[in-house]
Amino acid sequence: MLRAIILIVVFVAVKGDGCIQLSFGKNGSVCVCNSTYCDTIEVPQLQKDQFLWYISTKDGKMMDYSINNFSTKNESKNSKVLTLDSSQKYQKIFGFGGAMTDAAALNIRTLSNETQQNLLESYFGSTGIGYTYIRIPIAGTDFSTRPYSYDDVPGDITLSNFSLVEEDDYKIQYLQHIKNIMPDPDSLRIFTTSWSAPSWMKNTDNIKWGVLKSEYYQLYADYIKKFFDAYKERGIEIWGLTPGNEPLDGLVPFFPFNSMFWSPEKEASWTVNYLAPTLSKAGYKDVVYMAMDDQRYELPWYPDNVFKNEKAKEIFSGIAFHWYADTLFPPLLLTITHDKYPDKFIIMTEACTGTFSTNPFEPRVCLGSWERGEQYILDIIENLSHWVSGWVDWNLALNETGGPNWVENYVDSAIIVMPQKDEFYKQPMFYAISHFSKFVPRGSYVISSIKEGDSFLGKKAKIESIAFLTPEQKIVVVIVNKNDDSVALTIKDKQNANKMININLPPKSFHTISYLA
Ligand SMILES: *[C@@H]1O[C@H](CO)[C@@H](O)[C@H](O)[C@H]1NC(C)=O
Ligand SMILES: *[C@@H]1O[C@H](CO)[C@@H](O)[C@H](O)[C@H]1NC(C)=O
Ligand SMILES: *[C@@H]1O[C@H](CO)[C@@H](O)[C@H](O)[C@H]1NC(C)=O
Ligand SMILES: *[C@@H]1O[C@H](CO)[C@@H](O)[C@H](O)[C@H]1NC(C)=O
Ligand SMILES: *[C@@H]1O[C@H](CO)[C@@H](O)[C@H](O)[C@H]1NC(C)=O
Ligand SMILES: *[C@@H]1O[C@H](CO)[C@@H](O)[C@H](O)[C@H]1NC(C)=O
Ligand SMILES: *[C@@H]1O[C@H](CO)[C@@H](O)[C@H](O)[C@H]1NC(C)=O
Ligand SMILES: CC(=O)N[C@H]1CO[C@H](CO)[C@@H](O)[C@@H]1O
Repeated sequence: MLRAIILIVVFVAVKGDGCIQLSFGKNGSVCVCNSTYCDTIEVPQLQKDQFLWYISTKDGKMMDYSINNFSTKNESKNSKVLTLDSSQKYQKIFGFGGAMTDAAALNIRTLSNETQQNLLESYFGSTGIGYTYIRIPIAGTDFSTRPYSYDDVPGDITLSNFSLVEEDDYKIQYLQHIKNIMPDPDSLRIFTTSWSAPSWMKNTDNIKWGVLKSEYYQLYADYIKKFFDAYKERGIEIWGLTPGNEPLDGLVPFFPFNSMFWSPEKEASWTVNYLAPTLSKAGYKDVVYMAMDDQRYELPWYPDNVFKNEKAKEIFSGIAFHWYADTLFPPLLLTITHDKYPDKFIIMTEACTGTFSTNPFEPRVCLGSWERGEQYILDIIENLSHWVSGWVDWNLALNETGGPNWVENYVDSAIIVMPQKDEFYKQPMFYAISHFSKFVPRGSYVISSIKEGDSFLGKKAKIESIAFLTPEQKIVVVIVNKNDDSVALTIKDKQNANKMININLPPKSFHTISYLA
């Protein structure tokens, strides 16, 4: 009897846990997780003469995989051809992640303990999608239930009233749990940024806009140091930071939520003269500084002006940017920036769909939206094709309204919580990211992949792809088929003539293929 039970358990474990699909009609579908069940991604051992093929489709397959043989002859005569060349390496990949905002933590908290654990496991655990980055705001953002800073006592120039808030307790509890479940906890990189100084330190006396008063340059650096201390005391080490979130927002009079203006010159000089020395003196010597943390269209202007300051050019090792309002501005800006500053890494630090400004006529949360998943996967492909090293999603979890958000700036999220049912929904956006995050570990390189065939080319390209070489010498190819028809594709490997792949990509589908180089 005992043996029979063990056999059943082993059988289930080997099979992996599939998606419990919930369809939202023509929009797409989600996978439902609860306290006792959540789909996982299985990664079987790769054999030399086989490739693994993971598929997600609009009609509801999520990360289904198969083990396949390479083709020996040219079978599909009219297929598009993708030729990989791992001798041509581009940038190193750092990883993928999301933001533990107040809203994310509060939403996770609405679920039972077991369901919470399944949610965190989905992102960070060994059966999850391999996240290694977490963005933590310093105090409030719009995705908080109220405007606040860590010291809202006007004129408290000794910061004696500085304190974390209740939301930090939840965030820290989850961060600790995440460290416990990650396959390699040392790979976790937590980075942080402040949306605004306390209102009373600003010329406007307002959390929403304005600049830091120069007499508080040192005090505000001390405030940020206190945040580092408070998290460190609770066992959380911060890997990196940006001096401020979307610094240009603060220039807009009556901007709708927490922001503070930094011109690039001031961001540079404040970091060089106040922030970096203060953190360094307090023992935070290896903190990674990233400049800008604002929209792509500010490239390369913003970093140009930060790096005019020679000292800042030394201190900042990366450039952070966000995904919004980019349709008008080409990714070429990323390449220009890379070419000017080849030793600075470039990382995308905030993305989401469903913003009012980009789609006023669509719902903020659109459950099951395949189209939004497609936006994510295309974005990641495009950005990683232009020297970007990492991609970090916005809120790890939101509720069905797309909040909480104290100014009702609701948006969509890869995971939506459904507390009434003690469930959460993993959306196509979640799987879009996982096609990379699960298979492209830190230290992988983007490699050359040459496309031949009409539907690859130009703005109307219906197939997009990118390829990587991992530290374990695996080739990983991520492909998206945007067509309503299936497409035959041949993948050739310049270094391995015998490793030819002939596959048929179903309509509206995401793919990851991996094999030993
Ligand atoms: C599909 O999305 C649209 C908005 O894009 C929404 O109005 C509609 O209710 C959604 N359908 C389902 C079945 O969820
Ligand atoms: C969780 O979902 C699974 C799969 O749909 C179902 O079998 C199980 O009963 C659910 N558990 C709870 C507690 O609802
Ligand atoms: C791959 O090749 C092996 C040995 O030739 C064969 O047994 C197996 O069925 C093939 N697998 C597939 C998916 O075609
Ligand atoms: C397969 O054959 C077609 C037609 O002969 C050719 O255009 C295509 O490049 C070939 N593909 C491969 C992978 O050799
Ligand atoms: C809930 O989870 C926390 C850690 O996440 C754990 O310490 C606690 O024991 C759990 N409580 C129950 C009732 O399982
Ligand atoms: C601020 O701190 C001072 C001294 O520690 C204390 O007396 C005061 O009550 C605090 N003010 C607030 C508003 O918490
Ligand atoms: C989401 O959170 C906001 C803010 O707390 C709340 O107003 C809204 O009702 C919530 N939505 C759902 C579906 O619970
Ligand atoms: C952050 C960023 O620049 N994201 C861009 C990456 O590529 C997509 C296009 O696929 C743009 O829309 C994003 O804005």
